[in-house]
Amino acid sequence: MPGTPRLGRRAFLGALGGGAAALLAPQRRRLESLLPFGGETPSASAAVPFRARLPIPEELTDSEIRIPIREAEQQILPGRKTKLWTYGGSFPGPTVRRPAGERTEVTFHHELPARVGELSVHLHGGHNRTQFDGQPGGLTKSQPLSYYCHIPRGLSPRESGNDLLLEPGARKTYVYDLMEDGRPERSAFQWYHDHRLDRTSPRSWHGLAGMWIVDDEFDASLPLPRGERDIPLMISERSFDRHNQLTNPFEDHLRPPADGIVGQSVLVNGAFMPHHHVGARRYRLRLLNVSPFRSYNVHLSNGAPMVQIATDSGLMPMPVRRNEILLGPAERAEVIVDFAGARGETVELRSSKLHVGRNVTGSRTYAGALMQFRVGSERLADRTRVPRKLRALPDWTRKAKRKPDHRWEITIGGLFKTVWQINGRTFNPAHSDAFPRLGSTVTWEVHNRTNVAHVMHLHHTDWYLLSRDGRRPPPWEDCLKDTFFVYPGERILLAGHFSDYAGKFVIHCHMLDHEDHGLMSQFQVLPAKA
Ligand SMILES: [Cu+2]
Repeated sequence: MPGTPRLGRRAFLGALGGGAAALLAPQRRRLESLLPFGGETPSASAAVPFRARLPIPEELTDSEIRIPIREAEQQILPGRKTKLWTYGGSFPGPTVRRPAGERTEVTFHHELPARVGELSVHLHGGHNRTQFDGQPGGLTKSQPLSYYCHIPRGLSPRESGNDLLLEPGARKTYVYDLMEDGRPERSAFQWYHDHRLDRTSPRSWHGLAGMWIVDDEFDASLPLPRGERDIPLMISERSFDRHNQLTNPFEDHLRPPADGIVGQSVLVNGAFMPHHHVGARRYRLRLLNVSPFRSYNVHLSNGAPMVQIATDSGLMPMPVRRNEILLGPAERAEVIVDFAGARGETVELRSSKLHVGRNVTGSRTYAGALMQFRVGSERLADRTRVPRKLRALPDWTRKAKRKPDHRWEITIGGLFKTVWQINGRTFNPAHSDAFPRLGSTVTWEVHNRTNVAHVMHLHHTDWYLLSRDGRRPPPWEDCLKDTFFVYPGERILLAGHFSDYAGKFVIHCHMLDHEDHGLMSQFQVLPAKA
């Protein structure tokens, strides 16, 4: 293996953010206090930004896939390895990459210690049967009570969804058709993670996340960068103790509305602030925020634009040039970045504090570097380009009504302890709040009546944002998505089209502490009218 390149002084100062200019003759203590992980333990502070190479997770491309869910140790910081819960032995887990329309069976084997309890795997962004959608489930022997959710006793395994959970030691095969409404699904950048009642946030924190890419012929026909120039980037952050182990912030029982857990050290594809060598030409970067709570406002340090071509739900109708991109938990953005203007230089992917004229509490963004690209000095030919038109919206988006069929109202409630609620209640697996029919296109309103932002995710299908507080969304939101910021006091209107699968599906906040503390409800898709 080639030796790790020495970090240039310029790159190092770049990692420090705004205060770098004042640090030309830095004192050690002052320097450390300005590092992005200033509150960290000695071992985490010893980690040098941009030293690690960016790991690219292994791609699994077969129609039948086995993924053991097990403990593993991974070198994240210098010194001791970090113990994680993983899909397939690494964080991120393997990237599943499959052609749209081709059935894919993934057998997950629960090999974590029994004390972890039941698991439930959700393919985020997928269009799947209720039994393979990662239902949260209800109370079990290993989880006999829920601190935040009011769950009736004595529910049958079917009513609670417990019959769909993955028990310790057991295997479950999830079947993904990668079809929607009689056609292959649209190409998209998705991910899989655990979705168990009350425990989604700690499981994410411990490392249960992997990426999933659906390819299709239309996407492949476009003159976009591919192969090693198509890079998935899973962004998150964690905190470590002095032995390089993950801290356990969940013991503090932070209650709504102060229940957002953030880490101090940024990880990209599971590596601490890594670097990646690129040629001086165009790349497709697939950005995904898997932080349990934190948002990122992503930009490039050299001020170069990012041309966004895709959202959570795949290609947009047309590309949108962007200087910064806000990514809430679970949101994705695919961008084309041209490194030709930065030959022989380094370019950082950074996140900045967001300056918007409204209360974004709950979505406070990370400020600092995420990773570094080291651009080769050679001039390179580049036959790729970004077409003016990408993928048109489906017809149902044009037919959607502007008057909501159903309202989802987010509030804070609870008598003796505060909880998040939707339509006046916390999550109850036996309760559904809306009953759309197969074949119908619905318009739903989500109204945030709290004073913090939420990031709402709806399962089953892709959604089209009609308006924010009555106003047309910006071009990067005027497309299909599955996860949406809803700011304090705001009402958003969403349209969705239900095909293929009847049954129960969840709607919830993807700030995972909020989800675990009640902010989740269900809709039940009914068969089409005879
Ligand atoms: Cu929330």
